[in-house]
Amino acid sequence: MLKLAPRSIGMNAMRYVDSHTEGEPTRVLLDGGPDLGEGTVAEKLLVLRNEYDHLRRFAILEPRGFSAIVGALLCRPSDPSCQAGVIFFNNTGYLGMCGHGAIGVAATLAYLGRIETGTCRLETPVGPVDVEVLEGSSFAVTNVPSYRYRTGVEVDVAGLRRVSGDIAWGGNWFFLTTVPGLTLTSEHIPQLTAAAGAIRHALEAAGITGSNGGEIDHIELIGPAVNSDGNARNFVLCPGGEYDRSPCGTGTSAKVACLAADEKLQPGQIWVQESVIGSSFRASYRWDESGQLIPTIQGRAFVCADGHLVSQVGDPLAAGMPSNRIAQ
Ligand code: PYC
Repeated sequence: MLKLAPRSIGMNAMRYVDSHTEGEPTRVLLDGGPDLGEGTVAEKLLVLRNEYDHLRRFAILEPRGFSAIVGALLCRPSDPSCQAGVIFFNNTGYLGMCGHGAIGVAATLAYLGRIETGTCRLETPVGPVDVEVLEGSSFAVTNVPSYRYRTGVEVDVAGLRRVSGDIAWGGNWFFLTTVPGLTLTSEHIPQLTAAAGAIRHALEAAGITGSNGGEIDHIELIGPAVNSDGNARNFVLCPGGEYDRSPCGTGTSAKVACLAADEKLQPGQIWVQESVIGSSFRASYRWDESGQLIPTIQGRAFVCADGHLVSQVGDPLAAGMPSNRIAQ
């Protein structure tokens, strides 16, 4: 007989809220997470990665998630100026920062009534970021200091010949380039994914990294805007082989740092960055007192699910299906 009464959600129940920021999904894990100790959020990330990586796979991979979701585990901050700590992860590993994800966290906290107006400061593994709650489901992230590390970096890429681009930090490492002949629209996503994946392979093979050997795990293809109010469009390939449906907050920060380095964008000037699906972020920057470039990224986010992830005894996929690293 069909039982209509709700069943117990089980021992491993974990409350989550899903949102999308300009199309890119964020899954915020609210409670039920492990104790990650008393360290900084960067240290807590190492504990999560080394001892509890099954939690990332449980929350992100199929059958409970899908490869494009970015997870955000809330944790205690060590920086007393922050209201919360957050560790971002995806289908393959962990992120330093995530711009669309920080907006998703703020949208989730607003949905839960934990923040209203004003600014919420989050401790991320790469530094504190501020998220301001604006009108109309909009949020503005003031990101970690961003900069262009190298310009005119050339690499031979299978199928594309020689590609030249910039390496920039926006909370993650990016290689930004324009590839002639590629059109940055949704119907070309398979070709864009293949081209960006080939560039990532070529950078790895050539031993080209960010500063201190940082892995360049995001490839940002840049092209002309399509929308009438846009300045440029991008296609961003994320570390696990998925593309960013939003214009990528850390990628837009990296782009702004390159524009500033080329004196093509002034402090306070707005840059409208489109994503490959046509959504957009409004970006700008200021110089701080120590001469570092601080980007601000504004976009909209909407909550789309609120529930519990559970794992029943004997489920062979409690730790998710192996990830499909398209670009690897
Ligand atoms: O918005 O920074 C971002 C981001 C990184 C990976 C996916 N989104």
